Amino acid sequence: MRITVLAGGVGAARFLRGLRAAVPDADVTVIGNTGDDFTPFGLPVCPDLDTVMYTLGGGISEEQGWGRAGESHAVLGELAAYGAGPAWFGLGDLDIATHILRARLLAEGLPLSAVTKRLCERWQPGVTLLPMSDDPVRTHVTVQLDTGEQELHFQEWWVRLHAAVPARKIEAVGAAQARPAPGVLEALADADFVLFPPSNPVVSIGVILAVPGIAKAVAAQTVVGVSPIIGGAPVRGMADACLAAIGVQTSAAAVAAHYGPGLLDGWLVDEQDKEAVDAPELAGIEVRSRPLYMTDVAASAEIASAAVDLALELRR
Ligand code: FO1
Repeated sequence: MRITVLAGGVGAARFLRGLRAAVPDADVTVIGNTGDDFTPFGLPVCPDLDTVMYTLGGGISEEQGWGRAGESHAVLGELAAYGAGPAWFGLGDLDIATHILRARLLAEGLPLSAVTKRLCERWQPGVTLLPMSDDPVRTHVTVQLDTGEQELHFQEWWVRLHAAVPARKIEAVGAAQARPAPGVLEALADADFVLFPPSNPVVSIGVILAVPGIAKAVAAQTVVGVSPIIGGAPVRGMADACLAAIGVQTSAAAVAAHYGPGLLDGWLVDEQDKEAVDAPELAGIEVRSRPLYMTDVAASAEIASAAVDLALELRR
């Protein structure tokens, strides 16, 4: 069975850990969002790719959901002693090694897809991890500050401002000119089906779909998604702040309606949201309700298994 998954960070990584447990023999390709990529101190950090790689490779900090287990912050402390920031972006020493190597390989001329493959040789995530594009795409968020309107890098809004300042606009800068990374369109065309994990519909899945060619390739497939919204609130992160910026309500049904029946064939919602099963605005999308909290790997595996079963049932 060949499965292709579009992935953001923590929610996707935990779902993928469940998917690997649920269907260990499946050939899984993960297309990761790179709109969150950030370059503090000149170091190329790819938060979503790294979160998937560390989680599946057994190196993730389980408490944070991102970054390395057993981390220390000596380098950041030394940089702060020089008055060099950003101090608000918690780069750990172990994690920095990944970014130093990524910087070297990129400087040698390797594209991000080849660099990611090289990094995964160490972590053996058990999936093929591809960046959505080798071309730079950066998610920018426009906010109104006391100093006037400002366009911020996504991480500055998300981590420094905790997404507490309302976003007026969220834009994937460079997406329109970006090409899908090698293997991305093939993985979508050759898959038995495509899954959307419970990732942010705007800044994770939405940014991947903004790369020309990807949405069309996804729409041609059977697609089953898992709602990142339970009971009117994001399970993790601040997806509500992102949905508000594009005028979509924070509900499991509204997110499915936002993707629409042209993209989604099946949608899993939590039992708290079972009214979505018969929602008229979701005509053309097969909606099923079940427990969706990924409390541990076993619970994630059950959710992943339900997504796989629904996709097999709906396969065109
Ligand atoms: N998230 C935070 O909330 N605070 C941080 O200091 C932080 C640092 C960080 C460093 C490396 C990395 O790969 C991820 C990091 N994240 C941090 C997570 C990340 O900013 C976001 O959660 C994702 O970009 C959203 O998917």
